[in-house]
Amino acid sequence: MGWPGSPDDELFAVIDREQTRQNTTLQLIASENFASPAVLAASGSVLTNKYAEGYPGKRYYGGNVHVDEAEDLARERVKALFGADHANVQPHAGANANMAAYLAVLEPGDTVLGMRLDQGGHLTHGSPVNFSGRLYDFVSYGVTPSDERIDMDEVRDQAQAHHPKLIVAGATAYPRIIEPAPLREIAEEVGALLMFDAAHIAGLIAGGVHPNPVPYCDIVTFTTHKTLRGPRGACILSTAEYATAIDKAVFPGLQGGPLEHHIAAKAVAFREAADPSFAAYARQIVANARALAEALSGHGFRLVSGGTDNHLLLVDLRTFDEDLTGAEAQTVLDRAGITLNKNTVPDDPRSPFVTSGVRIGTPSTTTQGMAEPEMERIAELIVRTLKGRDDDSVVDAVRAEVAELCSRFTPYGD
Ligand code: DSN
Repeated sequence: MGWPGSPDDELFAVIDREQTRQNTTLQLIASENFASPAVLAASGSVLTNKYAEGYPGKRYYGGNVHVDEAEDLARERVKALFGADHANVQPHAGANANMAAYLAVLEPGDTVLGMRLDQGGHLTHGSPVNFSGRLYDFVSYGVTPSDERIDMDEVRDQAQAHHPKLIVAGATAYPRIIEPAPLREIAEEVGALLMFDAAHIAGLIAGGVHPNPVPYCDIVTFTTHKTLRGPRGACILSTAEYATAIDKAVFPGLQGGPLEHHIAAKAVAFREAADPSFAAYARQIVANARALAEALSGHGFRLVSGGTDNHLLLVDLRTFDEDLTGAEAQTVLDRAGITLNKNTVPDDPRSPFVTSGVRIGTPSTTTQGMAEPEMERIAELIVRTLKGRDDDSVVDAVRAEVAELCSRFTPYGD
């Protein structure tokens, strides 16, 4: 029996509409990007048909000769890209990668030190509503009130006070470089393992614009679809010492059949990230974020930490308009074709559903070929929308200008 003959017009029309949305509006969510046609082709390939529990050369089902080749390519390429001893390319998502890393080296109830979610960390870094906060005894650090950079004194004090088994570095809403060397020092002082969640900045590390945490860490996790510009998914790197524990934690500990089509697409992305052009891309992401930060600052917005060293800016809206919330800004900007997300700023008096800030990222627009002049234009479009938020004609006019701008930088064309 074959497949149904009639095309699924209903579903493919939805995909067409999403492609139009991506082609005609600005994607400024810091954790998103446009994967290459080669990445899309691999992740939409026949590898989706194959079950392959286990690892190359040691699978539970037959027929894995080519899947093994693809997964081996992914593992070898990512090890070379980051200089790691060991790689597991099977985690379906960043949260799964972090869960597997914890499962590999922790017992329930163990103490872990991580960055607080409301200071820029991630749900899986110990939030009480997440498995991490429920299974492990997380203690936390944040940013200093004065310069809004990671408070290394607090990291050390907390490490000395609580003797965590693991220190987790990394963030989802932090605009500065995270230096791995001082964190390693602190981990050694208290006998803790060090894990770096590099989800947001993996592409900046691969492109050589941020320090590589691999030589300093026992474990590094990251997603493959953010600055790294690969398919949706994740990866765990580790020293040889933790290789077996990590592999066992991913399978059979947490996951069943690996998504070999996505693993193949990860292999494609790792090759693309090793290309010399990727370093220029990573540099331009940061140059664009700085240009956007400067332009927004010129329009009266306060930037958390005063600026950015990476792909994102955290914008405090209160200096621009005390009454404007992040939630309201996100909604009206979405109507104007500018997609970003509301975000708390450090010590935000408003709730995470309301917030006083927005997070803006440049990986997607940089992939589209936009540069500093377009960043100034985007800042101006944001300002016009927010100032005219009660006037539909202003919002509609901006939406038309956004579409015109995007038409000169479409990621995929038709
Ligand atoms: N959802 C991701 C982000 O936007 O940062 C983190 O998991």
